[in-house]
Amino acid sequence: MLDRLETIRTEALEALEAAQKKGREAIEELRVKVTGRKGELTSILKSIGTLPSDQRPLVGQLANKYKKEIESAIKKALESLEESGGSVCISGFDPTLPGRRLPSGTLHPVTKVMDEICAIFNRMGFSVAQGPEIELDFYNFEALNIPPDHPARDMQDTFYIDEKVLLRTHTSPIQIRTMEKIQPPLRIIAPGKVYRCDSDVTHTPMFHQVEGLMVDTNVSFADLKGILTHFIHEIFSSGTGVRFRPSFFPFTEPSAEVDIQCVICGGNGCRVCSQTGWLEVLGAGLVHPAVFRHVGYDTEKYSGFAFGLGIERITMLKYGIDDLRLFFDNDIRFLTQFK
Ligand code: 2NM
Repeated sequence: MLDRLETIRTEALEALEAAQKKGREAIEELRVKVTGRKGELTSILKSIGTLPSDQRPLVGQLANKYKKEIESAIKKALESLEESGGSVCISGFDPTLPGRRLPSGTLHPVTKVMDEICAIFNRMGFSVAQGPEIELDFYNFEALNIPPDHPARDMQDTFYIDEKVLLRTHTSPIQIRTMEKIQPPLRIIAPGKVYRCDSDVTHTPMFHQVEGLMVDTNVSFADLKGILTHFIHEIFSSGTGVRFRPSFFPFTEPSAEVDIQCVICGGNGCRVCSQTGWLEVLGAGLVHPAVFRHVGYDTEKYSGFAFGLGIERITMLKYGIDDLRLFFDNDIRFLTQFK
């Protein structure tokens, strides 16, 4: 009889461990089987009277001890199941719980806005073009109709590597390189880093630009106005006022600067727009025939427009950031705000 008790105890505790992995019903089933009204241990306790009198105390004691032990183990098992929300636990590992999330990084706000600008132009049929940051004077200046005595060519403004090699000061050389390779019709945007020998509170020696170019037969200033107005309504909001002011660039004729209604004060005048109600955000124009001649495009057959904008500036206006230096400090408290 004592051996039988020992076996019931061992088997019950083993079965409990297995039942715990299956869940509440399995534990309950085990309880009924062992310590229930018709359970194995209960039956032994009930039949004690039929045993020889010298065995009764020992068997009774042991059966009661094991019954209590098993009941308390079952109680504990049910409690731990409750704690884990009733989910199944295999030796401390619950495959039904969600995994621990690894902390993920965030995109830099400049990257986010650059991606967004590319997406807007993608939807209008523009593809992204890329090119080297270390450029030849030819692609950065000469092919863009920037004459040798132009102030932009000055050592003061350009990082020269040697007489003919430099860090690109805009992403226009990407467009020259693309036009050399591909005949019109053409719609591209050229995002990337550009470098200028300039450093103060509102200028950094490296910043980001997106330039765009569309060439086809019969491309007009109206196309330029339509596409850039749509772009501004997408990147800011559809109600934003837009105006085109005459300007000058060596690589476009006619040229314009594009202003938007101040996104900070809504056009009423504030510190950001110097009380004018307007913010300059883009340069643009119809591509100068001299540029087309440098890449071998037929100026009688084709016309095109081009534009350029600084991403840091757009990002500051879009998110109300008042200090350019925040983009370059890589302070995690700043960066994680752009999730
Ligand atoms: C600007 C403003 C106006 C421009 C011109 C060209 C090219 F290569 F087609 F000639 N690319 N980008 C351009 C025109 C850039 O940035 C303020």
